Amino acid sequence: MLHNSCSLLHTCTSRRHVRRWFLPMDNITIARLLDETAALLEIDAADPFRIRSYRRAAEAVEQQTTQLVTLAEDPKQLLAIAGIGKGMASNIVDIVNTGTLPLREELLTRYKPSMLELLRLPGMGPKTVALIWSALQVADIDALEEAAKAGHLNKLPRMGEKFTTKLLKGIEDYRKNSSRFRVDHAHEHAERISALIREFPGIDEITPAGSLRRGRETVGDLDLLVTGPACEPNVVAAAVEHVANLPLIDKLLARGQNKVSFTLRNQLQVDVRLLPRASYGAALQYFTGSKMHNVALRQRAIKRGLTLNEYALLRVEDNTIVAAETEEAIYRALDLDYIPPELRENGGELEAAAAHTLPQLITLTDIRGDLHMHTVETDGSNTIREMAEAAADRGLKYIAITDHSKNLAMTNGMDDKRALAHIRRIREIDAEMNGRIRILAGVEVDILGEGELDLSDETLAEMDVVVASVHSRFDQPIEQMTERILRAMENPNVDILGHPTGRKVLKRDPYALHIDTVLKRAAELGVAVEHNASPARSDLTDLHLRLAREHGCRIAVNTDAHSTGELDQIRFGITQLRRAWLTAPDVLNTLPTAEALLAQLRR
Ligand code: DGT
Ligand code: CA
Ligand code: CA
Ligand code: ZN
Repeated sequence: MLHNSCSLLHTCTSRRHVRRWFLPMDNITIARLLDETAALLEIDAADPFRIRSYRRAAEAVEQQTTQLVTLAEDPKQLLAIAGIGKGMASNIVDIVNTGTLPLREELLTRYKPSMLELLRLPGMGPKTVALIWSALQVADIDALEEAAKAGHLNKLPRMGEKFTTKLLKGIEDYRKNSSRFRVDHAHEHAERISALIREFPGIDEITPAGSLRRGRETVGDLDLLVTGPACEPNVVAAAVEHVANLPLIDKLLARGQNKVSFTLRNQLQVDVRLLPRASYGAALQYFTGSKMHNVALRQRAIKRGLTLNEYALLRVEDNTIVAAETEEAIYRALDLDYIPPELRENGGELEAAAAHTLPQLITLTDIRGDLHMHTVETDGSNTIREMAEAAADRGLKYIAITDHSKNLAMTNGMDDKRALAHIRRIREIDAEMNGRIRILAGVEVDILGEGELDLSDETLAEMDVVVASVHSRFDQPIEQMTERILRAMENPNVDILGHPTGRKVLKRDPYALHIDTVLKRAAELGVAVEHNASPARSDLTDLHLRLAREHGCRIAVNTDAHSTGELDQIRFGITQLRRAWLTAPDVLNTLPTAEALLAQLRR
């Protein structure tokens, strides 16, 4: 790396000047080099703590608002940054001075950075990646796909035909998914970017539009709309300049009069638009979409002699503005009730808004309880009391503690004896809470391969709430999986079917299942179906949820929290319920008290 710059270095011996020859050493580049080192360490099967320290440092560097190049003159200032210790500070000084760090250079003599991507494929751990590299010189996804198709992998140990088939499917999925981002991650980025934009004086409001505002579970890119005095046409150039120079920008893609597009280090694209207050509502309406909703809305405008664009709703005959400053005014002028963003998919919302029959959508404040969460007894990070306190702090009136059963060995799942002891502990803590919140004794019992439950009926009968879930053998044929779940629900102790499809957003497809059959039977039996609010699961799609309601299923929205912080993920679940047109009465855990809930549960 140094050799390219040698001719320049020869003309200048001062360390301070050397630095200049590596000009673009901005924070993003430093972060990328640290992250890349972490990836190479991972392939090298290094100590996980060491890997993590590089990852954490990369994140810390990326979050800095001052350029580290200036701090590196005095390494003590680097130590003041959380997540950066002595060793890491000296790494950063190395990067600033030489454009790389010795460890990375050493690892690069053995591995390639593109191998990092291979780790994201199913069955590809660090050892396999290293082996494929040494045996076949394969270091990236395209080459791997080629090698798999040519049957070259089959010759390597433990990589038979089954492995190859699974891998090729994994590559296909990865290509399909890697261009989209999970909603919670998109939210984090939106907040981080908004905070930086807000540092510019004269910014009043920043609203994420597009699929994020509509609450889709994944987003393709981020659309941020900005308004305030600094966005008025005569002064907007300075604000655009500020946005185009945000420290977290990886690549600047486009920069117009009032628009900046860029990508972040993780390849997420961000479109920022700075708009005068007078047309903010029209822009918000336009860029929230969806495209299909907007098409239908424009047709409605045309029928009324109006025209709708991203600047205003105008009268065609004389071009006068009818509405532009707020979305509400635009919908009103089209004789429509205000349509919440989650419904804007052209799925009947215009007709309902015209007929004043839009549902009163469920909101976060309607939720009174959470019926699925874990503690340190199995794979959670907090105690029963900590979960209860945190839930009470969030205004909940009741929760169910539902730790795992023994079949899920990697979570230290409970056998009957432990499950019964756990009930007693839950009841003790419940008594100590003095009515601040009611803690129900529950369990998340595994549905075994043929639909048997993992704990005895006697144990289950002692519980207030039984959630039954599939955690294994996801590859069963569709008939078998359907039978398995139907059989589990026949057990009269089952109150709730937990995460009914087993999917993980952008990671794992749902298992093969006749979901319609399952929902119908659940409704007949009085088993509630869970919408898992965790944005990683978001188990039932908006279509499933609509179907569930049509069949008369009771629906529970639960966080499946494994720590107190995850209780906040309920909001992502609510968004999906809203997208499915659900109202508070459709949802079990909006019932006001534990008693009301227990009366409504199946048993
Ligand atoms: P995404 O980013 O793939 O998750 O989905 P969206 O809905 O955020 O789509 P995006 O980012 O391409 O555009 C944001 C919104 O802007 C979109 O929902 C509607 C509006 N929009 C963008 N381009 C067009 C267009 O060519 N025609 C119409 N009618 N609307 C558009
Ligand atoms: Ca978008
Ligand atoms: Ca966009
Ligand atoms: Zn589970």
